[in-house]
Amino acid sequence: MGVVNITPDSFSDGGDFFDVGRAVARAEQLVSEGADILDLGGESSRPGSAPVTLDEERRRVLPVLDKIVSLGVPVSVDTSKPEIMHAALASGASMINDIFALRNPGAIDAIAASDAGVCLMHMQGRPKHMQRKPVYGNVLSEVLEFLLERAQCLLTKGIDAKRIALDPGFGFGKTLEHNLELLREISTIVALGFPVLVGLSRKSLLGGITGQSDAKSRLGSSIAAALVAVANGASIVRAHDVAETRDALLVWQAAAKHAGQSGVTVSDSAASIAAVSNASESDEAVLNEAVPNEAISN
Ligand code: HH2
Repeated sequence: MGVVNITPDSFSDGGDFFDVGRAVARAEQLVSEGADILDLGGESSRPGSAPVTLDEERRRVLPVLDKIVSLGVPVSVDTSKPEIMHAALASGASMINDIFALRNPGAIDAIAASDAGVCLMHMQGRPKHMQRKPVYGNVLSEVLEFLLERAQCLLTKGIDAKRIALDPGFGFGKTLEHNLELLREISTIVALGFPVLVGLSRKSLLGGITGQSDAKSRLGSSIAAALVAVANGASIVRAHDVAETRDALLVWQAAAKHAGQSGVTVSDSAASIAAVSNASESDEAVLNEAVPNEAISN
């Protein structure tokens, strides 16, 4: 999943693609580098950021979306605003990526009225203050419980399990230790029965390990984190550096196949987000087979 930020202030590439022409060129570049999905965002969620107005987000996102829906890959729109969700879906977006996990009033209804995929992400607090002092009793249990509860809300509203992906929300109200615990335990999140999306690319948690304070100097650590995540069962990798991430995943995949493992394939990731999951079980079976109770009490 290649990231297209139409923002002046994103932590990773703020201002680089802050007009229609540059954002569209960026999207074309990411597709040519092998992105299976594009994720278009008009509001930064970096720690300390303030929300943008509805009008401003609309003005940033929709003109670019109009131009990139025909590039041949599914387009996801990264938003928490139900009005933007409705408009994006009407303009041909295939998926909504909501860092607020459809908790805003009207957000679930916007998805229910469509056949789009959705990514539900965990976040403690809101971007403005989320990194001030994140506290958990047990980060894995709390993230699992939250994601399962959100998924169940969607199922109750008639949204098919196949349309739902889950994301533990790396860097969203988490210390380095919390992030590392979640990275190690991705397979436990996968066991809930939904595809898992990870957004580790260029994040400060990587700088916390390597000492790289410039987000754009975190390519090596982003790739390493993506490999760990996929090796632990993640299906969708949200990345700024698509060509390099894809190459690394292809090598990992080839080696995993050579060793006789049935690893997740890069193209499976694409298919799984276009239709978000290729699970064949019914919604109920997906939930019954999940292991939240043991996992939550760990
Ligand atoms: N991270 C960012 C934005 N959206 N969505 C999901 N599902 N998961 C993530 O980890 C995630 C996300 C932050 O990255 P970026 O878009 O590069 O920065 P900014 O929010 O500053 O625009």
